Parts: sequence; structure tokens; C-alpha cells
Amino acid sequence: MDNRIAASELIINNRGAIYHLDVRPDELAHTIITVGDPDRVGEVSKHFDKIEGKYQHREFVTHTGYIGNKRLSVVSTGIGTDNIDIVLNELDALVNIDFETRQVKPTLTSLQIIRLGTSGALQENIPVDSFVVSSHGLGLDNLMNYYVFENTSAEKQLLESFRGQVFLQPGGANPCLFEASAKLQEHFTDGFHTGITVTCPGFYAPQGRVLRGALSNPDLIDKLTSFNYEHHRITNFEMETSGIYGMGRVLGHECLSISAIVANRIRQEFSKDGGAAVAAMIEKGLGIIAAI
Ligand code: R1P
Ligand code: URA
Repeated sequence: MDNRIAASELIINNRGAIYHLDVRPDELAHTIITVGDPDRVGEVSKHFDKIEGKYQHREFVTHTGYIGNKRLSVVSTGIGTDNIDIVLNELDALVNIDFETRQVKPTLTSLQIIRLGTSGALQENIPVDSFVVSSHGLGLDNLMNYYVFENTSAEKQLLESFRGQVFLQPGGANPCLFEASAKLQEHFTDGFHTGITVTCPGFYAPQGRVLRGALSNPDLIDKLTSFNYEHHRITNFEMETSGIYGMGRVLGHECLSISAIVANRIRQEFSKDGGAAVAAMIEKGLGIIAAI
């Protein structure tokens, strides 16, 4: 049987690199930091002791290098889970598909993928400039509806409770929920808030913001803030985490999402220096990641 993946499905450019990321298999480390903002890639790699290579295509910037003996790649995803579909599939292809034979490798590699992003807090006691580790990604976007995946029974119970407490208008969203990698999460405790991160398909109405467009779910923020199930609370929302956790589940990678809180939606505050908060998260995060 010919199980070669066709040229139209696995797109490899003239450099031997994958289509969107323009990265070759040998140019990617197995510990990967994802950031939304392409300009944040250099803010991470400036802490590397050595930079091995820099690659860019569209909004996808990748720097690979070393902190001590630890090889790391930092990749920008741009905004949203539609981009996460591209980035996670291409990262996976770079390690788990043989680009010569176009076949899935017999032995699969599990990547460590850690998002260093920004986010809005949904609890009064999570101040701007603090950091949140996402124990779960709860998706209100549509990405994972296109994939087959398994949920644990704990995930199913939490999702069931969410569906019972947070009503979204019919056709509005089919929520999904995934736990973080426990192996990665155990390293990020001191100095981090922890909770469920809701991933939204937009920044304005999907996060309850009104500039001029009226909201179809005006009580969304209240419902998310007051959600509770056993010891679980929703801490924050942003636009990538559930896609990263969901694609990590589908493809077998260890994923964790960390956010610098730049907005507190309950106190209606925005960070006076979001750049400094992100810089502090990068420094703290890299110190931990380099030692894992
Ligand atoms: C919106 O401003 C963007 O900021 C957050 C959201 O998830 C979204 O991507 O993360 P990043 O700062 O990592 O992009
Ligand atoms: N990113 C988001 O998606 N929302 C916020 O409120 C802040 C950053």
C-alpha cells in the first residue's frame, strides 16, 4: 500500500522546509516556546547563549538556539486557534514524518510545547502583571470540532458542569476542554496563579468587549467568572490555549500555556507596562524551562 503523504497535504518547499513555518526538520529543537507576537521571538531568543538559526515566513518567526546545553526553538504563532492548527501540525510533521519517504515515522517523538502569551484575567484577585498557568484550556472556538480526540473522565465531568452553568446561544459554540501536561505543570507553581483558561474566537465580542458592536451574550463574563466545579475556577481568557492543548492531545505532545495578565476585566484595568510584564514572564519562564 502506498502510504506516502501527497505533495498537496504535506507541503515541502525548495529548501526542504515545511510550507508555513519555512523550517527544516534539523532546524527545530524538541523543546518549543510559542508566542503570539512575532516581535516577541527576539525577546525570548536574546536570552539564548547561542543562536543556531533564524527562519521566517509570514507571521511565523522561528529562532533555534541554546541555553547552556538545552536546545530550544521559539516560534511565533500569530493570533488565534486557526493559526495554532497550522503551527502544531507543522511542528509535529517536522519530527514525526520522514520528509524523504513522506511516511509517518515508526517511532514518534513527543515535543514539549510551552506558550508564553498574554491574557485577560476573569477574577478580581488576579492582578495585572501577574502570571497564570493554564490547568485546562476550554475552547469556545471551533478548531477541535474538526479532529477526533479522547477526553479523560475528569475532563468530561468538568465540561459537563461548564455546559450546565454557562449558556451560550444556540449555534454559538460547542465547547471543548483539555488538561495541561501534568509533567510540565509541576515545574510552574511558585509565583503563578493556576486555573482554567478560556480560549475565545476573537478579542472583542467573544471576550465580552463592546466598542460599537452589541453583544449576543451580554452576561458571558459574569458566567465565566462565577463558574465553579469542585476546586476549579476560570482564571483568564485568551485566544490559543485550548487549540494548543487539543492539538497536543491529538498528536501526542506535552503542552503548557503560561500568560502574563495584561488586563483585568473585573477591575476594568489594563497593565501600565505590558512589555515589562511579558519580559518578566519570559525571564521567569526561561529559567524554569532551561532546567527541565
Ligand atoms: C490578543 O491581543 C492576543 O494576545 C494574546 C491572545 O491569546 C491573542 O493572541 O496572546 P499573545 O500575546 O501571545 O498573542
Ligand atoms: N489577550 C486577550 O486575548 N485578551 C486580553 O484581554 C488580553 C490579552
